[in-house]
Amino acid sequence: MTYETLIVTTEGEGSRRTGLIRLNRPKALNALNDTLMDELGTALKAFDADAGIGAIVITGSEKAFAAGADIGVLAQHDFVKAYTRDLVTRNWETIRSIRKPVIAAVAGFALGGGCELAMMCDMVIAADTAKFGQPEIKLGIIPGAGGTQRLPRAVGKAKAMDLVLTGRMMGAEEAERAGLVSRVVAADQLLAEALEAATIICNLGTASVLAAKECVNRAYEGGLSDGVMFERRMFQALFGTPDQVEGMDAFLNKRPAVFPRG
Ligand code: CO8
Repeated sequence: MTYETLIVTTEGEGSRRTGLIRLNRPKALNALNDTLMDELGTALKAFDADAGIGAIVITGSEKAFAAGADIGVLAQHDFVKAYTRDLVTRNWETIRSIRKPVIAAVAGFALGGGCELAMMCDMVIAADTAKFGQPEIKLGIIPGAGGTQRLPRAVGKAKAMDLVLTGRMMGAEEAERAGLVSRVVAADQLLAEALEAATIICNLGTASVLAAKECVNRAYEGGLSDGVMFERRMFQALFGTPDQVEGMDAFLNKRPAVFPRG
């Protein structure tokens, strides 16, 4: 499949590879339009359905992960068009429904919808050049793809209010301190670091990786007692899997684990 706004490849060898999606609208700093969002949904779903893919990395360019929704398109919106045709805001639930781990590798600007896209991923690895922000307020609107909801969960109310109300940008170091970012690395190491993390995940047990992602998302989205019970059941369920048998046997016999694929 060829894409107009994405470069989609796979990386790595063996029975499990990484799906790599590069946002590719360089002239508009990867601004998110309907074509890009549709293509992103298609590419993510294809990787999620492919048993040969163990993890997915989404990245942009050196200058921008994504500078937000395409303001040229947004400027033509009125409420009825936006509401009835789900313009620009469609397809976000597809991203959320992906079961395999998705890593955002962010260099440069991750603003508005770009910051929201990074926050929808399971891990954010940032180059030291990364700048995060929700500048919608400066356009007379507010975040529309989870920014007012995921940002406070990630960085707390105080910093979320600061960013959402002033529209200021936050650098990579501040974003890591605040809890938005998993790691900060030198810009020239960004993709290598993200792919290395993805390769580690690819070589782990499928069921335990999916269960771990589901459980952490429970913590992020729900209450504590419900989340603890969900985790306990998932923990118990994994004792029926070949992954658990292999992982523990490998440890006890002092050999590397080779998790079954199927
Ligand atoms: N939309 C459309 N075009 C853009 C966008 C954008 N969001 N951002 C940058 N561009 C274009 C510029 O217009 C410019 O095009 P041209 O060369 O044709 O004039 C080109 O990219 C390069 O940009 P600049 O010349 O401005 O580059 P600078 O390095 O001077 O500045 C900035 C970079 C600071 C990133 C600046 O471009 C900027 O402020 N961009 C807008 C950021 C913004 O406000 N983002 C929020 C948009 S609203 C939003 O995301 C709502 C989300 C709703 C949910 C659904 C999402 C899909």
